[in-house]
Amino acid sequence: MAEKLKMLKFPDPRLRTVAKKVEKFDKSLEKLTKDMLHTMYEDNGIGLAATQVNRHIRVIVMDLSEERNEPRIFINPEYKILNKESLASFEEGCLSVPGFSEEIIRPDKIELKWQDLSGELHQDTPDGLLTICIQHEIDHCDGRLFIDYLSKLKKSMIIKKLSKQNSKSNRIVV
Ligand code: GNR
Ligand code: NI
Repeated sequence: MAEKLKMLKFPDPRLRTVAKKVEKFDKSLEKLTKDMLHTMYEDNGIGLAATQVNRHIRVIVMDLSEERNEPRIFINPEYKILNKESLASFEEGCLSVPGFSEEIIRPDKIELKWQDLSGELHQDTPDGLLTICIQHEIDHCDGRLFIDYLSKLKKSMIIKKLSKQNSKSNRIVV
């Protein structure tokens, strides 16, 4: 059975960890992706990086379908920007930054390479939401969050609000 994993919330410093490449394509990797998909569906997210559940390896799961029945898994994903002038703006949210969403501008012509659970290599030039979401998730693998792209003022407001919330919920749990 799949387990629900605990989500790290900003400003938890563990979200700043740079994740290591996956080298072993074994049963425990498969189990992690199952648990991550379960966690993502439970929390109504469209994507999840292993960093967010305190596993510091380059693993991403995603489901962009309305019906929530098209799970995707990306191991060791990498992208190259094909056209620096082609940009898209999208209102982004994050399960590790609950309650906030902001418009973020990102390149939207990319070439994507990744591996699957058996270590097989894949390549694609995606479009639409996948382009945005995969950049958001690869940022997590590198210890970055979408709020890092906001102004200092907006970011400090979010830090203030979430620090209060986190210390409250920690008091209940601990
Ligand atoms: O559920 C999510 N929605 C979303 C919306 C716009 C851009 C990116 C995302 S990813 C986010 C889930 C999440 O935090 N993944 O890291
Ligand atoms: Ni996120």
